[in-house]
Amino acid sequence: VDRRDGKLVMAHFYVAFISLAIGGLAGLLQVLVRSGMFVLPAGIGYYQLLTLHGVVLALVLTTYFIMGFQIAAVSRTSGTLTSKQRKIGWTGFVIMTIGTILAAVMILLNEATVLYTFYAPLQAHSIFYIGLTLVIVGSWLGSAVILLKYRQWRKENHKQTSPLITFMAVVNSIMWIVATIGVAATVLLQLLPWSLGLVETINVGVSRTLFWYFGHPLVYFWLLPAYMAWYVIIPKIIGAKIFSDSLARFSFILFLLFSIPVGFHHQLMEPGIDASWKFIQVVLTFLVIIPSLMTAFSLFATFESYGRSKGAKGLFGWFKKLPWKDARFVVPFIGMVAFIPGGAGGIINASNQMNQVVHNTIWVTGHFHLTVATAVLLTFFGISYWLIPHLTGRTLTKAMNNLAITQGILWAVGMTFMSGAMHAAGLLGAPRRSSFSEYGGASIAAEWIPYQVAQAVGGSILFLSIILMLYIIINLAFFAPKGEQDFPIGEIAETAEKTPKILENWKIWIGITVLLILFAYTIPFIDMFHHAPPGSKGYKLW
Ligand code: HAS
Repeated sequence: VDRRDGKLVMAHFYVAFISLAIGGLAGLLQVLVRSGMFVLPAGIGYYQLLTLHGVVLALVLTTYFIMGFQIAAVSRTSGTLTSKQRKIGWTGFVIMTIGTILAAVMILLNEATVLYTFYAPLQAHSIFYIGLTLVIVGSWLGSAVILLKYRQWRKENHKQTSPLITFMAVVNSIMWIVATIGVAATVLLQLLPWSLGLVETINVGVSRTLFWYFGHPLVYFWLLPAYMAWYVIIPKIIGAKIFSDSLARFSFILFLLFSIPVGFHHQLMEPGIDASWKFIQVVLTFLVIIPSLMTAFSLFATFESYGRSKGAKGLFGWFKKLPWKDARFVVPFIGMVAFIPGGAGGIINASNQMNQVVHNTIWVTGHFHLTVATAVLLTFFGISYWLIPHLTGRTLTKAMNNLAITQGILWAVGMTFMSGAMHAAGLLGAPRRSSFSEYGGASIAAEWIPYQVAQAVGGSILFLSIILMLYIIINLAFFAPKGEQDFPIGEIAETAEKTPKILENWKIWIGITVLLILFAYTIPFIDMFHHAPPGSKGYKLW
């Protein structure tokens, strides 16, 4: 990656890792509070801390890392950005950062204690919503860089199939733009006028629905960059080839189609949405599981064919042939393994009857700590371990490599305790998003306490792992020996079939995406306006 593009990428990464430090500390304090053995000092509110934790980790860290990584991947495979593209990238970065600072200041002032899901009826200060708007606009510019580079590549390489990872970044950027229209609508048309006092009340159902129209594709916006690494980078690291280019592209297209019209699976327990539309969106949710199953199949195929090419015998002999001493592989691999129970938990969540058992319990928190906070995050860490030295002209030394493996293992141990305890306590009915309470001595609440202590143990181990991660990152950015670190990009296996041209026919895919969204949301929205209950004046959590 060209040095000038590298600087833009690193600027994104600095914000991402500062967020990791702040969010990680907030997370540690939370598990300690929930264990019942710690009280927050200096008048800090539990929900204020929870908002900070969710916003900086789930929204800021992810968005900045993804924007940076996608720019690096496209620059590496489709050519250095033009100066105009780079300018757009920097403008997006600056706008996003101003927005992030505004939102963060409001949270720190306790004027925006609305949790990372920020829908009504909780109300924040208008500056928080202005900050969010800037973050969205900035991220559109970041996405525009990817789309402009892709368009340029297509012009210069007429009728050729684009580089796989560029294609994947394009899918993720289109999905992001379509999804953020929903959150931009609720922020600009509902939350901002309401917080400014221009209107007195807000339609809560519409606000929540627009949020989840965005909120579910948001989780795939996090996941797809991890899949980019699993499909394209991991094969190269282990010395194998990409199992199938068409399969990888098709799975990404399926994510584009089915990520968005499924937001109701977060609202199954909500009134105001007809059961038949919930049913339709649950069916669509089950369709969006398919590309993940295809990914699992493709990964197993890559690992197994590589192992066999190295002489592995028996059903699982290939397992031993994988490069267990290479952090670039091991850290994301732990993420892949975590995604098996994480994904299974998602399927449980999506099943209407089982959702009634787990909804709003801490089971859901356990689910997303396996998916985004392990599968995705460990893959981002694994990427950072080679991408940061690649961009800063340094190398990943043996010592740092071994430390990185320790970091991944610590994460696995900490998360097993924390997320495992969250899943178990959730099944016993422990609510999510609540501070420590004995609930007036209720016997059921007493059963949750040992699990909350286990969460604190796990959370503390995770915090140690974060410190280790930050130490390695600082070393790789500023102190590691100068040298050349490879940016691995896999080649397609000879046995793979030729990629059909239709996979890059955007008119078809964007057209179907829009039709599916209109189908899944038009009538429910008409209903929501038609039968709207009186609007809410809102609540403040401080
Ligand atoms: Fe989810 C709630 C359903 C995936 C994140 N989810 C959440 C929330 C977050 C989140 C943040 O239907 C909470 C939102 C809030 O604050 O309220 N989720 C699903 C389903 C999937 C799913 C069906 N979620 C994710 C991913 C996330 C994420 C990915 C982040 C990145 N989720 C739900 C539902 C709720 C929900 C409901 C609402 C619950 C409620 O009531 O509030 C699917 O996409 C999952 C499919 C995944 C698989 C796994 C495939 C496995 C692979 C790994 C292969 C491993 C290998 C390694 C090859 C089918 C690809 C080799 C291993 C060896 C052992 C050798």
